Amino acid sequence: MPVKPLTRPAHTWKTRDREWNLTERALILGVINVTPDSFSDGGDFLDPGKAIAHGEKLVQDGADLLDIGGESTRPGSIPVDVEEEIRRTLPVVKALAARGFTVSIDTVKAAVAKAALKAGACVVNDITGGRGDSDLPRVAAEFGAGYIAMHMPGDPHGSTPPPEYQDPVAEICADLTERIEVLEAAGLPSASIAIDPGIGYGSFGKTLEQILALMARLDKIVAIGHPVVIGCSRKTFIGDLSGAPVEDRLPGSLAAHLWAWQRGAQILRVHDVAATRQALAVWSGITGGAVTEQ
Ligand code: HH2
Repeated sequence: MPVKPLTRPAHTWKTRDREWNLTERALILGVINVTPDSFSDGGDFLDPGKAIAHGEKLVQDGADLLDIGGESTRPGSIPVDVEEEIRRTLPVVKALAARGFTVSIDTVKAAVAKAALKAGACVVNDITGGRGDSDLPRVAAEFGAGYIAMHMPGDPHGSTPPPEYQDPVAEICADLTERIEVLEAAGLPSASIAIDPGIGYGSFGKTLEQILALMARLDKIVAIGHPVVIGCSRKTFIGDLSGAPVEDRLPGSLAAHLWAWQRGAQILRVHDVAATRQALAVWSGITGGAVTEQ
């Protein structure tokens, strides 16, 4: 397949008091799951002290933002109520924001987002893209927060069957475009909205073939004109392609994230920050950060 070098799409992203320049280097969103049941690191950072120390390490390793979540989206995971989710995430958000780090709260609940934003979080990462809790975009707008709108057709715990797409890439692009309109109508400035096609099975509602189609045509998602977030880290499709168990999926995760960066995604949500930063430094050194299109 011949590739044509392109200029990386000029973008900035506003998250509260910061405006990120996305044209020079990828932003890394380091994952901290303060949960007992996340698919790859469940239980590792349930203790707030461990989660805070992990956040400090991720920033040292090169994370630009820290994505803190208190509820797993793994199929079959147990739904968590607002009080418990706040109890898990708030001390971690507070401590890491107080250190001057840019904190994102990974939640589908407005009340959890509000508590985190009051404690200094700057971004709301909403895997329902505003479809779950209709107050969530409004709360984010009130604080001037950045917003990550992910595409997810079902519910966060994976109990609805995936939709039957005729043309998954076109339909997911259309859905993300509609999500942006809904978020803007709720008061979010266009400059604060990033989009994410939602790479995953289960609650993210995609098959392996659909994930591969989305990854191959990421340029279509980039063409929507908002910063694109990609989260492939340790995901099951990497195991399906390579046979690697969840604890051995770093090489596959790096391959997927480098590809995404090359195709114009600017924000990478990863567990393994140091390795991703190193891979990006070498890749960008060689390619000059060029984007390629089909
Ligand atoms: N993936 C997960 C959770 N949140 N948010 C965005 N924007 N994009 C993603 O791809 C994404 C996300 C799932 O990964 P993880 O947090 O490691 O697992 P769990 O949901 O089991 O806690």
